[in-house]
Amino acid sequence: MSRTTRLTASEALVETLVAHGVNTAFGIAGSAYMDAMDLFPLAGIRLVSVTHEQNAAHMADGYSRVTNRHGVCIAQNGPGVTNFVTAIAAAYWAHSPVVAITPEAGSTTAGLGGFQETDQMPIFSKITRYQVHVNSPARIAELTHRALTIALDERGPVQINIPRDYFYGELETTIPSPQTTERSAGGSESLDRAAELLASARRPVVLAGGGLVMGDGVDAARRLAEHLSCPVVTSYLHNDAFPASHELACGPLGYQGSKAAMRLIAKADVVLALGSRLGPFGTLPQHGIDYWPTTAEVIQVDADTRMLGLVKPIALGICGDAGRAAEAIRVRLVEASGGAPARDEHRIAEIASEKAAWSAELAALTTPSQPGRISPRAALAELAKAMPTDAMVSTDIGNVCSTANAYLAFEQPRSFLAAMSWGNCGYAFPAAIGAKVGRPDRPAVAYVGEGAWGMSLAETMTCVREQIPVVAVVFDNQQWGAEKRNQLDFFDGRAVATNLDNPDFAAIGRAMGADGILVEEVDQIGTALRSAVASGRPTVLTLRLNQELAEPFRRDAFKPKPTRLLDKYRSLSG
Ligand SMILES: Cc1ncc(C[n+]2csc(CCOP(=O)(O)OP(=O)(O)O)c2C)c(N)n1
Ligand SMILES: [Mg+2]
Repeated sequence: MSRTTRLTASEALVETLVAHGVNTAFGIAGSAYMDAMDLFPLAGIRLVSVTHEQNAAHMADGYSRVTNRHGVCIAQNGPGVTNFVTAIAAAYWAHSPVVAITPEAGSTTAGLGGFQETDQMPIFSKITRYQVHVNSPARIAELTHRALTIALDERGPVQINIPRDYFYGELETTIPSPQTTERSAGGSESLDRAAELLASARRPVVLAGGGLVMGDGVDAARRLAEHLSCPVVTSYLHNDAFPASHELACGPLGYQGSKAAMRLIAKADVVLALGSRLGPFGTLPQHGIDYWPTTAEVIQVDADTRMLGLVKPIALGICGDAGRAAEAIRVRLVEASGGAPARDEHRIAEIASEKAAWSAELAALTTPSQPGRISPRAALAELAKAMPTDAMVSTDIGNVCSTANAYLAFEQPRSFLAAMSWGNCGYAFPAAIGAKVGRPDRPAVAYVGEGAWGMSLAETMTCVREQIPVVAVVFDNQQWGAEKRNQLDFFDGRAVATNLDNPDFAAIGRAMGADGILVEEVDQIGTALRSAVASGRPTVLTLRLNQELAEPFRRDAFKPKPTRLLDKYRSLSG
């Protein structure tokens, strides 16, 4: 519809969403936008009705990550909208094009302190790429289009704030067609320089980041790495940015990452970072290895200029699409060398031997399980073995979930969804639900610690009501383990508020209408996961674990002993 038409404001909003290909939204019904909601079924928009708006926004995030399209969430003004906040922050740091439609208290009573009234713009100001307050119903199509365009172009959440009364009224408007801007590889001089640096490098390493996944650039990165015969490491929590079974794949950096990746990047003379902001947490020393190669020349490619050289010093920054840049550099290398060079068998053998050493070391870290109490690493290894290759896996924040970084390997992009830098407990289950709605043809599995499960388990009802067969693997270790680990290491083991006495979560799942399976023995994990995935039913798969805990998440953040100055606390100074 590109000509001017007479329609209502609600119709203009909904038609603009439809014009941009939106067919799914996540939220809870609200009077504030009921006039628009009423149109959804005939507009072809499925409103997935959830139990908490935070989870609606996480679902929109998961949906957007696996489909590479907008993930839309909508809520009642005031408390429904403020419930979005945590998840919008998570989407911001994950660069997910989430569209938060936030109806606001009516314009004619704004400022009077009425029902469910607050200024909703400042709340999201630091966690969105773009916000717009619809200041007249006549502009609803234009401003919605603008927000939808920016969400994809700048890869991040946007907010469309609409006073409740602006859903009403008749207007003459044009529904804008979606506008897409082709990304480029970057400046040609910079690409020439990158090719020169790589051509003269003796030990180049490619660092594959989330930008490759978002821009469909993984194949281009593979071709370039094959040309260079160089190791490829993936950035923290982007294990799906390079096919794990490839001979050049070394695994992920970051917490519980691959020592093979760390040892190889530590020796690099040139690092080509493709689509990574080289975030501070993801590049911290791990396993006692301070692996970041401070003397290497770093070439960083990112679609956002502001990321270039922000965290790590770089020799060359390229503002461009990571995959296209990889391809443009490869073409230059081929031209310069007159064809593809021979495989560097020596480097390929070195990669194979580092990987073999790390997998042997990883296997040796697994401790034996006790009857009825499974060792966490054994559980993670069994799950990874039984995971279907096309699965989409989301992981929460917690000691066991974060240790999964060492075990989860993927063959295709858009398979791994983690809470990323926002690091919020309660992310994984709703994200997997959104992913399953976006890609019903692929299995969706969420890894969740039982503490975090308490924050998200009510969405089991959403899975049942809306027939979304996600498998939630709940690691029940009777503790807020990641925080308990800090207490063990830095607070003499004083377990303040970290022990959990849990109900039977599988039984709770069954009470909500899902399947519920409790697994207490390690050799039953594989069968349980496979049959849960095959059942096509929402399933809560609880694994009863022992209390063993991996390395603390933030060893960098604590002093060895706490300082206490008042007499009454002196006994706590260790
Ligand atoms: C929303 C939120 N609240 C609190 C935290 C702090 N936190 C980080 S990990 C963690 C413990 C998670 O426990 P659980 O989910 O049981 O997993 P486990 O560590 O036991 O494997 C907590 C409370 C957080 N990251 N996010
Ligand atoms: Mg726990």
